Amino acid sequence: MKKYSISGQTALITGASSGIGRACAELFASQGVHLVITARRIDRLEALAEKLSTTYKIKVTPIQLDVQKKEEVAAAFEFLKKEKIAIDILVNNAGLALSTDKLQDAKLENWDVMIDTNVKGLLYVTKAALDSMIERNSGHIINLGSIAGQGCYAGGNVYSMTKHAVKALSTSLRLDLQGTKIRVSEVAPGAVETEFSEVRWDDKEKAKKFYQGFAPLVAEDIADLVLYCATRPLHVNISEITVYPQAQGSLTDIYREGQSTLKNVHNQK
Ligand code: NDP
Ligand code: 8X3
Repeated sequence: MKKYSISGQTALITGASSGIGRACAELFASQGVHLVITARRIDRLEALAEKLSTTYKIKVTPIQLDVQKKEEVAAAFEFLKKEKIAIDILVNNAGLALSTDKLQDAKLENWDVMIDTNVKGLLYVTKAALDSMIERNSGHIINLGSIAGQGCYAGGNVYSMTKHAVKALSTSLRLDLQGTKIRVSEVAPGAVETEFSEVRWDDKEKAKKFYQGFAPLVAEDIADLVLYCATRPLHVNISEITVYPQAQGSLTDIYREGQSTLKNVHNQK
């Protein structure tokens, strides 16, 4: 099968200041794709933009953007319109989990942040990007889901709920866009070693321990799959890819060397 070249296209990647988003930016840049990279930590984005534009001779536009804030999303897309930058590929990657507290013990503000970022933020950015995609009748939206969107574990509650929502939204959007040429894909990873667990637990040691005793996925593994989705011929739509580390048998079972029990992998208190 002949691959579809995305060289010369423009991809907007949310949450490009770290982990999977950053790896997607690096890989897409290496393929000659112009970038709009967004996140809250603008210093990181500016350093990345400098590096990628110099290395790959592509245009990289860094934008400070908190996806929770619909006014910021609207302003970012106004700016892009003014600059005549049209988005061909949107990678909805920005997201986070906060804690593995059981629902009955949880902090309400953590729920707000997860729902506002992982669900509402994704919706705001998607709707804004769709305007010009629909006008041009082309484009590709690639959402970062999770295996936590396919099952549940104790303490996963609201994070898991948001990723179930990403799965439902990806499917719904594919249906809503029938009759257009726009593609919608979801990439759903298992355990990937990024800053994700550090953010989740606000505890570097605990985060480090979570990835010990097995080979977790790395951000580049996921970027590779995002690129795979984007480079299929236009009549092919990868609806969903689920990927686990080889040592992870299910959402709740990671085989760690020397560990007697495999269960409750998220609650290593
Ligand atoms: P990281 O913590 O390394 O990266 C998360 C990114 O999201 C950062 O760039 C962060 O940027 C950005 N982000 C968080 N909140 C916001 C916000 N309000 N507005 C804009 N950007 C935001 O984690 P990962 O790379 O692992 O996570 C990326 C995606 O992959 C997430 O959606 C996550 O749920 C998903 N995922 C991760 C897995 C894993 O095991 N790591 C497994 C399955 C899915 P900044 O803080 O600068 O705003
Ligand atoms: C992250 C994967 O299993 O830690 O989405 O929730 S998990």
